[in-house]
Amino acid sequence: MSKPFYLTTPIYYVNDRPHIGHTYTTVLADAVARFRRQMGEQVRFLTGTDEHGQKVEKAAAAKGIAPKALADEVVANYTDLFARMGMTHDRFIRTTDADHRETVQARFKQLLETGDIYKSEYEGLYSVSDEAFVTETQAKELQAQGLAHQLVTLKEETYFFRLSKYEKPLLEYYAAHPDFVQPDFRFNEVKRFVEGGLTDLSISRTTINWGIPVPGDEKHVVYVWFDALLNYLTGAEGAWPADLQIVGKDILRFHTIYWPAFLMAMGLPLPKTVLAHGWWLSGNDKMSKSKGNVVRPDTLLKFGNDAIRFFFLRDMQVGYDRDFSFEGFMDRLNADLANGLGNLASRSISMIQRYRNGAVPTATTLDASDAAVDQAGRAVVADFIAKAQGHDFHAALDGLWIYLRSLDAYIVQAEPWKLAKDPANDPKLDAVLCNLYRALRATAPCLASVMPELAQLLWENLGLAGKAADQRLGELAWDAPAASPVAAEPKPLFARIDKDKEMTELESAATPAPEAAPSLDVPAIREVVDADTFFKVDLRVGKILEAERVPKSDKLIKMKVDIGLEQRTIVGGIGKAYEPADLLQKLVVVVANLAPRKLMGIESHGMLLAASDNASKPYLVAPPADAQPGFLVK
Ligand code: ME8
Repeated sequence: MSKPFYLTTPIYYVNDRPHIGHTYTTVLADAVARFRRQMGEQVRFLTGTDEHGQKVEKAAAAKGIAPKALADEVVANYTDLFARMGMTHDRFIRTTDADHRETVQARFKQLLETGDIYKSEYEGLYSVSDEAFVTETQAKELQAQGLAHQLVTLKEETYFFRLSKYEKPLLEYYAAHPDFVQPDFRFNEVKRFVEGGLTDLSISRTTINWGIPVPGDEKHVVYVWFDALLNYLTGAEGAWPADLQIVGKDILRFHTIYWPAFLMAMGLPLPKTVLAHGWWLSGNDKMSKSKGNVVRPDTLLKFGNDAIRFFFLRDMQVGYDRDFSFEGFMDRLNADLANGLGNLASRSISMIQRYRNGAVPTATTLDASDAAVDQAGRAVVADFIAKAQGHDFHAALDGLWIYLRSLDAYIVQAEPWKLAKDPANDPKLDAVLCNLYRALRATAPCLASVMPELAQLLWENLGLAGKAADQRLGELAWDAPAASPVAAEPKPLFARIDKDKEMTELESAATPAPEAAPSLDVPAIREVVDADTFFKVDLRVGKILEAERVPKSDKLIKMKVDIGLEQRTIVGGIGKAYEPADLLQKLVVVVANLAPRKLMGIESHGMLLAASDNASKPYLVAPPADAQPGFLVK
């Protein structure tokens, strides 16, 4: 049996929840996987998570848990999402999986033996956030972006991979394999970079614990990229070399320089194609938590998996960046799915119902406009297949939708409702209805890799049995007679989104909820005073030496308080909250320069600070135990 078509996504870091960017890559890969299966190919599809490294180690330490425990927690964000979205990967690999550890250690050993890995010392600037040593130019860039705090100087014993040795072999390989990196302009970037010269690559760390230990030298762990890239071998399970590795442009170099060099050193074949897509931007900017512009798939899921998949694949031209907006998202779905295809399908099916009682007629004669639709339909399927084979769903869908829109025009021009009035027009009406049916019947299987649920619904609305996804794309019989009548009660394909309503909801969700009203019954903040006024108040640490209740008062307690410089008599209204005995030796804060005041005949020389709301008891403010009477509080 021939090797399956093997495709991979990057493995995602577990330091964050997935955003639409991560979701996009896996959706694209999933569409390719489904498409290939539909073409009759065996497919192996791998996705997963990258779990080692300093960031995870630090985040776990901050939470006071083990790194693996953190990874286990966060990985669910990915596995749950992908399950909810019905992704069809064959394995979800985690770099903490036991078989992966074995792969990494075995390959490390192999290259140590061949001399492609050697031990030496490295000193340089290291970016903590990128988990990589950086060049001076990169360091300057980070500094210019105000990210200098992410740079540290590291000097450590390290294992190097002899990357410099592969400079020439890589360039030769690139020259001989024009499809190795797509799109072309990205390939050029890679070539230019390698032509600029390659230096050996540090691939181990002694400063990190959370990683796969270097076999035989366990104070080192394997640096994340050597670890991470090898996941594609671990997960191949007989399917190596990969046919398609999909990555974002951010990690292009790792996949087109380091990775092929590692593979050459290991004596393994290189992936056929590395496809680098651009970024989803938000507000025309890179998504980042600190900018608060991250779009999560959860926000879009209520519109359905198919909606997200369609939007991603239709709107993003692979290779380029694209700005995400909710408005654009909803406009696209309304225009193409609710109006475009949805409307076309429901109109066509209901006309077949109305004029032919559900039985699909076969065209007997085609006039020029019918023949044009017929020919374009046959061509559009072939075109869709060719473009999807080149992973260009954007273009494939574009072509299909141009065709679908032309069918609207065809209906308007043919006016079937007029044709139906006179039996003399039957051949023309048959041709129109037949053409519409065939076009939709070919559309459903084309869409099965993009919108599996919607495609199936369309298939069933056409009265067809089985699965749209099981129809071999290359073997669709355009003019096969309809096996059965169209569905008597077709289901709507896509419900129109009420954009205004959604935008209002979204805006109110985006506006932070008003602060929960304080449950405390406390007065509002008092009027502003300047610092000078505040500093006029003399606050001192005091210690209560004596305390007794004031006769005939359940509230007042008379105390003798040591304030360092002198002892004071102070009367406080704290008798409901404290027993005099409990106050002895307590440290308190005294307002020491308050004008004396008589309470129940006793002169009070100061006041104790207490916290309270309007309803409950006062809580005496207590300085720490090692503060001394007389300390000024300021
Ligand atoms: O880089 N638009 O993991 P990661 C589109 N663990 N795609 C985006 C995107 C955006 N705005 N942001 C991220 C890593 N992506 C490494 C990879 S592979 C051996 C190791 C996608 O969690 C895109 O595919 O940062 C990018 O390459 C990937 O997420 C990076 O995910």
